[in-house]
Amino acid sequence: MSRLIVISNRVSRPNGAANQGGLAVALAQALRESRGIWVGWSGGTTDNFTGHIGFADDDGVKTATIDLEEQDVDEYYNGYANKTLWPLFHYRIDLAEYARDFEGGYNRVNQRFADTASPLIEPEDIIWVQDYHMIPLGQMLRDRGHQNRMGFFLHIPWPPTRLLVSLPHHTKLVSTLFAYDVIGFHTEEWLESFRHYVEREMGGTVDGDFVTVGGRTIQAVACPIGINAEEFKQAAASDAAVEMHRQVRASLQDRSLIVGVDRLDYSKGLEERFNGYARFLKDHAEHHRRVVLAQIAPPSRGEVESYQQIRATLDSLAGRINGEYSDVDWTPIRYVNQGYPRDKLAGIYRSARIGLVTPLRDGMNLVAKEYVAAQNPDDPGVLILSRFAGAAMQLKDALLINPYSPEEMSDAIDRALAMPLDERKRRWRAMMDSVEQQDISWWRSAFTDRLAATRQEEPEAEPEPATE
Ligand code: GDG
Repeated sequence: MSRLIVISNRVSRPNGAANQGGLAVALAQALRESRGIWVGWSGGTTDNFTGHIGFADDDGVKTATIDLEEQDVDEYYNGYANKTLWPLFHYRIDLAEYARDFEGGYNRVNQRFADTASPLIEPEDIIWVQDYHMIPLGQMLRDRGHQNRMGFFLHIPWPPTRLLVSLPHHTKLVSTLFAYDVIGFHTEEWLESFRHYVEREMGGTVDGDFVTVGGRTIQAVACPIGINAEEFKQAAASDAAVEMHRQVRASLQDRSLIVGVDRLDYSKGLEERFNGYARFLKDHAEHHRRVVLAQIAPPSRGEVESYQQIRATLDSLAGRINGEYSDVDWTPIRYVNQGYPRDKLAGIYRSARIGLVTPLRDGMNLVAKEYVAAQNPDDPGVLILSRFAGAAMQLKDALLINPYSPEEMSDAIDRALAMPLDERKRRWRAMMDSVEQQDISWWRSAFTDRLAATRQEEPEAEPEPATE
C-alpha cells in the first residue's frame, strides 16, 4: 500500500478539542490508516519565513507544519482564500474581493508549501491535496520534478461558469488543476459546473470521467465525503453525551428542541434561519413556550470583515426575536458562540427533535450527517435540510427546503414537530443507511483507490543519441 501524503491549509493535530472541523476529523482517520504524513500550515506566524518544518506525531498521525509570515496570512488565508475564493465559490460575488496582492500572496504561499513538501515526497507516494487554498500546488510540485500520482479534492461548491469568469485570471487558476491525475467534488452538480467551465472557457472535451484540455487528460469525479458514522454513534451513547442529553432535557422542561450547529459563516444561512424561525413563531402561536431553538455557532475567520458583520447581525437579530417573544420563563432562541467537544455535541444532537441545517450553499455539510448518526433509532428526530447543501443529494428523506424562504422553513418546522413516530423512523432509517454506507472510509477509499489506479507517469525518455 502506497504511503499517503495529505497537503492542506491547516493541519489539525488530533487532540479531541472542541470545534475540530469536519475535514480535520476526516483526514486524521484516513492518515492513521495509511501511516501517511499531513503537511500544512501550523496556524502560527513568524517574522521571517525560514522554511523550518515542525514534525510531530499525535495519536498515530504524523504531521509536518510550517509557520507563515503575517503578510502571508493576510494575503493568502484571509485574502485570496477567504475574501476571494470562498465567497465566489459560494455564489456570493457581492462579497468577493479582488486584489493583486491577494493573488500574489496565494501563489507565494503555495510555492512555500511546495518547497516544504518536496523533500518529504518519495517516488511511490500518493499525494492528495485538499481544498481551495491549494489549487495550484500540484502544478508547483510537478515543476519541481515530482511525477507521483496526485489528486485534488474540493470541499466547497464549484460555482457556475458565469460566476467564475468574474475572477481575474480564472483560466490560469483552473488550468493548474490539470497537473493532478484525479480531481474530486462532493456532488454531480459541482462536477457538472466544472465540466461546463472546461468546455466553454478552455476548449476542453469531456468523455465520462475523463476531461481533456490541450492534450492532457485527467479524471474528474463526484465523491461525497462522509462521517465516521460508527464513531459518532458511539459518541452519542458515551457518558458525556448521556450527561449532556440529561442536562439539556432538564433545562427544556418538556419543550421540543430544535438544534443548529455551524461555524459562524454567512454561507451557513444563519440570518435566514433565524428569520425562518421567527416566521414560525409568528405563524404558530400554539407552539409558543413549546419549542426552543439552540443555535451553536463557534466564531470563525474573525479577521475578515464580512464575518464580523454576520456576527453583529446575528447578535442583534437573536436579541430582537427573543425580545419580541420571550417570557420570564421561556427564551425562544439560545444563541451560543462556543464550541463543544464532539461527544457532548452528539448528546445535544440526540436531544433535539429537529436538526435545522439550512446553508445557502454548502459543498457537503457534515452536521446534517452527524445529526442523523446521533439519533436514537427508537425515537429519531427529523432533519430539515437546505436543498443547496451537497448533503441534500444523499439525504433525500430529510425535509428539504429552500433556506431563503421563511414560509417553507416555518411549514417544515411545524410538519416536523407533528410527524408521527413511524414516519420519523422510516425517514431516519433511509438516511442512516446512506450515512453508514458512504461513510468517511468509503470516501477515502473511493478517491484514493481511483488515484492509485492511475498509471504513474513515466519519466520522460532521454532522446536516443543520433547515429550516422
Ligand atoms: C467544509 C465545507 C464540507 C461545528 N461546531 C462544533 C463542531 N463543529 C464541527 C461539526 C462538523 C464540522 O465542524 C463542520 O463541518 P461542515 O461540513 O458542516 O462545514 P465546514 O466547516 O464549512 O466544512 C463543507 C466540509 O468542508 C467537509 O468536506 O462538508 O461543505 O464547507 O464536523 O461537527 N465540532 C465540535 N464542537 C462544535 O461546537 N466538536
